[in-house]
Amino acid sequence: MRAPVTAYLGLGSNLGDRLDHLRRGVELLQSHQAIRITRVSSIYETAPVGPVEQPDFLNLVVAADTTLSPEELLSVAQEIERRLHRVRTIRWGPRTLDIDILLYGDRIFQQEGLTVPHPRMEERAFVLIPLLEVAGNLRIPGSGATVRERIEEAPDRSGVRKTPHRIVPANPVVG
Ligand code: GSY
Repeated sequence: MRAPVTAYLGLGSNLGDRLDHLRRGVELLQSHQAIRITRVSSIYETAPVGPVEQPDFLNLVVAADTTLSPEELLSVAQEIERRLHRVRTIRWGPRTLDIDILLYGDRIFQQEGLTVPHPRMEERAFVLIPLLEVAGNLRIPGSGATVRERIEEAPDRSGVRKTPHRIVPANPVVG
């Protein structure tokens, strides 16, 4: 069996019961036998970034130890999106649940349908701010910058507001 790798996943919802979609997404990820969620960030309410006018999102980031390959992890994430009734109507448009693979250990790769590190994560405060909570101030593979340095430059910083909601993982790392 493959040695576990720590991956970071970004979850977002801006349709329907957003908090419940995030809860179900985290639950379904952690119910997979090859995924152990070790940390879940606070939940942030975030102004939409991108070309489509749409409602505010709730976003969070999880740290997950996994023995799945990146492709297998992507396929699990997409299956969970489908179970949460995600329908891809407009590109960049509203969605019940979006799960992005942000980082997969320190790996850097690009293939059909999957680029890691996530190609837009470095300019998105709605990803970087929750990532800082669960990953600390790590250096983003291939970038030369730390998460904190990128947050300082992110244009959407002022649109990211911490909410009082939390999702507690089943097997948290203490400390
Ligand atoms: O890339 C994820 C989907 N997405 C989001 C998001 O999750 N949060 C915010 N604030 N804006 C977004 N624009 C897109 S597309």
